[in-house]
Amino acid sequence: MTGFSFTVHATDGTARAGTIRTAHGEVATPAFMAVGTAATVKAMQMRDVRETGTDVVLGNTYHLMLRPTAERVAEMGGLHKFMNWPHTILTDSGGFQVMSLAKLRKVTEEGVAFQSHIDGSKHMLTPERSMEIQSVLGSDIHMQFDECVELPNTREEIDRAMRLSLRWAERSKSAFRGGPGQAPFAIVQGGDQIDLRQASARELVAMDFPGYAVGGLAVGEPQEVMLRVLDETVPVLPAAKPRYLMGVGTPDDLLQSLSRGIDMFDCVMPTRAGRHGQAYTRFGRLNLKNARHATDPAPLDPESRCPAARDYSRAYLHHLVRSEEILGMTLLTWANLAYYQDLMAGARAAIGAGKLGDYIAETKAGWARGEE
Ligand code: PRF
Repeated sequence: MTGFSFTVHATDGTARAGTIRTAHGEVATPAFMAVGTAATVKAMQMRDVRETGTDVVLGNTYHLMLRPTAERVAEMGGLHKFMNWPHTILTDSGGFQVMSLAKLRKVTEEGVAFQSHIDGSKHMLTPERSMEIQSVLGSDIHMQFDECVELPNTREEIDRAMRLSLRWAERSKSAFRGGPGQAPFAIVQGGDQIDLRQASARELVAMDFPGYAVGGLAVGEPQEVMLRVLDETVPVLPAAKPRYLMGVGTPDDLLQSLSRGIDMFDCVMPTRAGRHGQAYTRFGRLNLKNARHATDPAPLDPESRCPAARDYSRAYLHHLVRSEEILGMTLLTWANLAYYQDLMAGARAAIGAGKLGDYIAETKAGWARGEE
């Protein structure tokens, strides 16, 4: 087994194309990670997830500790084996999900005490317990335990959560129990306050993590605020380490952020939208529930290499969505993941060719033109 590494192959302005190596293989960056919260990319078989061009699946400490529990997953051979995904897995620490999902939370210096959203049972997550769970699950990348606050928020509250997250970063790094090819990532916080963002990034860089995430964005602020935070924060992060923008975003968010030097993304958008009748395509976003698709014989994209986007008519997808058939969710999730992965593959190739600007302009023209 080889160690964890990141190599940059090409740059175009501040954008980079590279490769992350983990205990479970290679990740081409910029990378979109499919969200597999509860040890499943909802509605998908892992063989098909892989075929879309996905190199990494994201699992969640919060969900898996509650059900089926990390110990059960370990007993069944670890998360890779349990979910039949032999490639790279990144696990989020629970810091974000506990704030958005759990009931009756209490944040202290020690960690977060909370009640499960499933059955009300009482639990405690600390940096040490989160890192232990991620190691028991056996994921390749373990996120530090952090506190993410919503925006807008007061500077005092943003500052408090950022400084707590810094102390939790130290504890997370000390508690990291991975082996070769596994790595802990830090998470920059600081809301929309540029000086707090830069202070957070500087302190975390001094702790020398193998990778750095930018958290606390896409939590209610306009896109221009998010991009300004990236403009001012990414340059503080080391060029030789991967940079991960958590929970982002729309196809346009991805292009704008990778232009600013982000290497990794995850978002529920393609998978969740697919379960709600929405399709992301080269021609923009379509709502398959819409009556205008009822008699359209055209597929989502005749040139796609994804069977879901190429081999089924919009009329059929419309019918499946309207009838709430399970297959509708599967096909749209599949087509959306394939679109997101094609977008990333296109960006990687464009960075390699020094033509990222043209690629973004052409992609956006396609969305604006639509298919008519
Ligand atoms: N922290 C963690 N996970 C996250 C976030 C964060 O700030 C976000 C914010 N968009 C998504 N997922 N641990």
